[in-house]
Amino acid sequence: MERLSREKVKPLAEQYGETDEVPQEIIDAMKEAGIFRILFPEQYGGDGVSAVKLCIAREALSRFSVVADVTLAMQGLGGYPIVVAGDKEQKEKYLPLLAGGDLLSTYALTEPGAGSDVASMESTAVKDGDCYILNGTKRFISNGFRADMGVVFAKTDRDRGNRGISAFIYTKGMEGLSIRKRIKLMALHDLVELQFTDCRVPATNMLGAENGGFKTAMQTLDLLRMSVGASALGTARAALDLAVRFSLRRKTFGNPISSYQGVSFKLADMATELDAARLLVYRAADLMDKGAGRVTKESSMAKYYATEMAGRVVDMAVQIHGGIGVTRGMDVERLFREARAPRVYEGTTEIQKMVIANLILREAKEREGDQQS
Ligand code: COS
Repeated sequence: MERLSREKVKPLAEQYGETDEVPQEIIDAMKEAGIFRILFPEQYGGDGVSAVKLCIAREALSRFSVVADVTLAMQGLGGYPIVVAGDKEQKEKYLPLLAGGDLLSTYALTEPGAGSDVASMESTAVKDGDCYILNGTKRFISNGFRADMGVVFAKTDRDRGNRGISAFIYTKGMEGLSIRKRIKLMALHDLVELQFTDCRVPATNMLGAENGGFKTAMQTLDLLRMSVGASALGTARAALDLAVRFSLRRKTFGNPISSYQGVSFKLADMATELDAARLLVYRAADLMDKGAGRVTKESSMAKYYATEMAGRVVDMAVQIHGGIGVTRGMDVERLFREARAPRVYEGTTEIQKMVIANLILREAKEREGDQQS
């Protein structure tokens, strides 16, 4: 993975620079390395779903290329709902192509008025014969321009909150689906708004049971949130490497700045925080691979801590670089911008804390209940 990232992806990332395109050459390098297979079961052309392998891959890719990292993540976000909720036909139709990287996917959950509060989504899917008619707007859809297909969530029962949401597979080019605009983030990647207007989606594209989409969405985030943490590890590691190298070379008052504790203690903090986050990420991934049941809490902890850690570590790296660190075109400046969005997407830090706290309190109540009975 390290070799793929360094030898294949890094030169391509440098060649294309910051972009909101998804260059086919990067996809081809990933396909050739068989990287998408780590997200899919063996019977459908994958190597078996592995959270640990996904985290290792994202940690390696994010050091050099947001495009490659986001593309792997979106293949998981769009593919894993089919793995957990798809029927045999859906799996046979889509998973081998996703595993081979011959189809690229995305995940359309967020809306202009529904980010953290998923249950307040306004998109609707109304049954009409052998189709559902989808209407609604999905915002902040990563790789949404490039993706050939995706999983979209919409209300099939408006009165039942998160119990009235269903998941559907959509494909690019469906009548009534338009890709409305590209959204420019502070660190670029392919990010769009999708508009569904009387879009007829075959009923056979529904994933899982009607009104069962919320659980599918959350199960998918259980796998992918820890991997956002892994991606943050890569970003932080890149920043630490740059800071160490710079501190050994840069001299002030006749000495390398690494000889001053004001700098070297920062390096110690960065390395320690990075390893602490790494342990949280790989604990969650290992538990998931061992089939230890729901890993919602561990995944949220990994995402929350690792992304916040990356924010702190990259900030320290910029500080060590001084004036050159805040200069456009410097790698450390780019990492500073790249580290920000992961603290927001796939559930903000505050949402992760809410999830963790709710689960701790629920476990405590259950223990109390057990003692009383
Ligand atoms: N796996 C399986 N089931 C899950 C689950 C998971 N990880 N998380 C929740 N559920 C189930 C619960 O067990 C509950 O089931 P019952 O109704 O049968 O009891 C149901 O789903 C509702 O769960 P909960 O009550 O926890 O949902 P809330 O509406 O209170 O809270 C939050 C949901 C806020 C945590 C959720 O909406 C969320 O994660 N929001 C952020 C969304 C996000 O990450 N957006 C970014 C999109 S991707 S870029």
